[in-house]
Amino acid sequence: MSGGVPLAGLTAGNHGRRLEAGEIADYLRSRPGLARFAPSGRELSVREVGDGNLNLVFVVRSEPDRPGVVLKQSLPYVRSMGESWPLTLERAAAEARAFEAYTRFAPELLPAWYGYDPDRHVLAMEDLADLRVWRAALNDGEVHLAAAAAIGRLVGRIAFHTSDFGTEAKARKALLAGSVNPELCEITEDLVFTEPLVDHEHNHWPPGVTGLVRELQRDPRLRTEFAELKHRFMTHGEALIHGDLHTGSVMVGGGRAVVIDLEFSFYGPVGFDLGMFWANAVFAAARAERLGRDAVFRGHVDRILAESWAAFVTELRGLWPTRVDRFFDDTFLERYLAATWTDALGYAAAEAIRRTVGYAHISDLDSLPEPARSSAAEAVLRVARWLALERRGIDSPGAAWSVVREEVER
Ligand code: SR1
Ligand code: MG
Repeated sequence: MSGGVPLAGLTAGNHGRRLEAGEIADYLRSRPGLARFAPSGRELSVREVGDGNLNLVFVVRSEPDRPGVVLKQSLPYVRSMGESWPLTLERAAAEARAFEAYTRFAPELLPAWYGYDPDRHVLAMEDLADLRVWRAALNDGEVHLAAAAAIGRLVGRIAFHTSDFGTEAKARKALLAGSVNPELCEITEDLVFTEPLVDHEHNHWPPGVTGLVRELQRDPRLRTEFAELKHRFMTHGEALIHGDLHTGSVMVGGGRAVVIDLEFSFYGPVGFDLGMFWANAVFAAARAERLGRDAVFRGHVDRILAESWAAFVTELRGLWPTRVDRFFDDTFLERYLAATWTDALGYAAAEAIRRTVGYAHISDLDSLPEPARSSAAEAVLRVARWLALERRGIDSPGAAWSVVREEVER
């Protein structure tokens, strides 16, 4: 259904016009493949549930307790800031492109995809009625055993199939050309790499870490590491990465783990996705410690980095014999894995610092009462500094996580 089917009554004048609850039944009936979600004579329940920084998200059901459809619409600005921060509507097109690619290679790890309406910038997808956002589940101390490995598998599969390993070189370049996403990349370049290390009006942090934040911002070694990570993010177009793979972009439940929110997707370094994800395991560990969660839950969080890395490596090694260019030899694969590991540790550091200091914080830490919030933030920042500065000498998930444990227990 993607590709711009013209809609009666939805003209260019509708660009950027938000969907209203009262028009959703007619909207669904006008869209190919979506009319079944708006049976005639049935009143629809429409709930706007978007809690991220950017978009509107509607859960639409014709029966309250049965899954219906989710509609996600981009607005011409950043939702959490309002119209003072304009943002391209085309982010929905970037998400649609990524959805189509990811669904091709890993359909079981995404919501079912029902298509894209480029006129209203609306994506339609499965209503994941029995699943919840992984960050919320982790905040509540829930264990979802298979989720970490699922994320590693997804990143590995996409890293293979959308790169020069799985796609013939000219086709891969065409994919890259069609996936540029400059406005969303700029958000990451600014919010993740630059702003947290300089004085910026977006920055804010818990009161107990002001001294440590100033130390980080004045540390020239950290600045250079972040410059390198940012430059690699801007130039290293390896694969169609997710681009915003934190635990708020994963939904879990009923034995499933699926990835959502692909609007930041572009051709970038694979380690960025792994590292961002791992930083979120650090937040969960710091929170769990402050809340005195039981050993089962803490053990679950402690294994997220190792399990996802192992699944990533296993997936790539499994697909490696099918690579399209045999010039890439087995020794090169080992080098690629080692470089991705080192990158990922650096990106984990960047995500950890920006979620503590920069514009977009996370509920894992922000919902803790003081002084727990400040002490959790301090642990996260200390881990981040160590990861950024020492990553080239950290040789295993066990070595990385032992320092996380030390810092969160301090
Ligand atoms: C202005 S957008 C802020 C953050 O929200 C998104 O989920 C990304 O993580 C982005 O950095
Ligand atoms: Mg998001």
